[in-house]
Amino acid sequence: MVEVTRVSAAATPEAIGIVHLGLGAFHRAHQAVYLQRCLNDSDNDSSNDSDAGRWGVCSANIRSNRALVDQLREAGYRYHVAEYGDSEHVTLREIDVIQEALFTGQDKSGVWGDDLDVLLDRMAAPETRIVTLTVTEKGYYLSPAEGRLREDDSSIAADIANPERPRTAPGLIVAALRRRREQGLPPFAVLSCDNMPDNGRRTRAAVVQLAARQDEGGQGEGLAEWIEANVAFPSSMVDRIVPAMTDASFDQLRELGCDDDAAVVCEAFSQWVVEDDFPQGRPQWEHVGVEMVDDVGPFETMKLRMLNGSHSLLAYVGTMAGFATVAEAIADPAMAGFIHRYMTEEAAPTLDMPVGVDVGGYAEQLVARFGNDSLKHRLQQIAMDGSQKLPQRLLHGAEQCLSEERSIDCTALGIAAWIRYTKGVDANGETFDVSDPLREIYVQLHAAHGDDAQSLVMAFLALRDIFPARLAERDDFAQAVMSAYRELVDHDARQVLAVSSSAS
Ligand code: CS2
Repeated sequence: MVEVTRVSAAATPEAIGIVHLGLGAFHRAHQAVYLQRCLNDSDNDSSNDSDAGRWGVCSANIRSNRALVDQLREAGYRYHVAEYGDSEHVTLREIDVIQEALFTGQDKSGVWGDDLDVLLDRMAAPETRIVTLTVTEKGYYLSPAEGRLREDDSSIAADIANPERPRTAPGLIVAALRRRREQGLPPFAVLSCDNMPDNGRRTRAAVVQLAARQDEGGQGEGLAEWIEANVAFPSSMVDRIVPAMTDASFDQLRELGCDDDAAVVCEAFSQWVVEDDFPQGRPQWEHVGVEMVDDVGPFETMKLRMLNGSHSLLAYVGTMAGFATVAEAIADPAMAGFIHRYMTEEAAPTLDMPVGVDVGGYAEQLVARFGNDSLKHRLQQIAMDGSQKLPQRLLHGAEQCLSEERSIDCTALGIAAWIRYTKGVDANGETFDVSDPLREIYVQLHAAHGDDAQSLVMAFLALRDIFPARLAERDDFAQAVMSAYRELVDHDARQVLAVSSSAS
């Protein structure tokens, strides 16, 4: 029997102060929950936060998923978040902090949403003081290894050619900042909530590079310099496991009596660490557990290498070993041993831990979170966009390990499994779609090199968007990936795991 704690939305905002780009499950279950808790608190207790009601959210989908925008509108913007501690305890929260939902992307039939003007007006409105983003790593259009704007991408090229009708997140931010500057309004702060190292600095890099390219075309009149000098881009570390919703998760919610098309299922754990740089003000996040700090760096690196690094290993090695979800994979003793070994021998020694956080305790907590079987977190979901994720999750740590003469066996097996994965054939010989901006390149590499392990692995390591030369050209790195790859070709992935989980 599940014990359900219900928390209703005690208050509704009076004004919109935040525009969010990327109305996905994560935004609804993370930032929106913190904002709702701020609002509920300001209603309930003596927090004296008279400003709380001015932090309502306008949330936009700028690429896909018109259906969700329609569902939220129909539901009067109220939805539920089910937070599972374990299969016996769930908190069901009602959220009412989103006050407007917009669609400017393309729906399944290729039709563009027509809310672009409303969105730009909202971003340029005097009341808008913060723009937040969850657009995933690829939504910044930066080359993952070097942080250079991908001007060859067709969406960025379109935003360079047509700055007034932007389609990308950097394009929308530049266009809205241009309007604010013209109207003499102060800029909003831009808060990235995506899993990238230095996500604030990277967001600034994408926005400033795009503005500079538009300036070259005579559109921006020094806008790039103005943005660099005037706009705050605080970094943040976000953490909550929020799998994509499936039919099974909607069924799970109906069993709790919650019939809500816009609902989200997630874990009970949640963390948000934010650099405190909001010139136009911010919600009193610290009252609801957000850690406001000067430097997010140590938190980000810890989370990216320990949690997300392990996730990517689970995704690639796990898929090759025939597992479907995180909970199923981590329940396997060989996989659990492998992840433990990665965390303790390859990730933890590279970290400058945040003050007061014990790395052993953090690792144990992660394994328990991965084991939460109320979440059907599909490995295939995590495996998506590997080209965008590998550098910060696995490669930066590998580089550090090698320079300190430590082994990278687990990381190398993860990279080798990723190369296998990009072929789109699982452990049972079934084919699947590989979803990644570099997908076409993977197809070409597999077609050109076939089963020749040596040339295939070297061709992958030569992808400079992912592997910087200083790492790829190290013999010890290439050798480690190559020998792991050969193991995967010669043996069943579960046998390889069994050996890797205990070897040292
Ligand atoms: C996952 C993350 O899909 C993925 O790549 O590793 O979304 C992960 O669940 C979150 O970062 C947890 O905070």
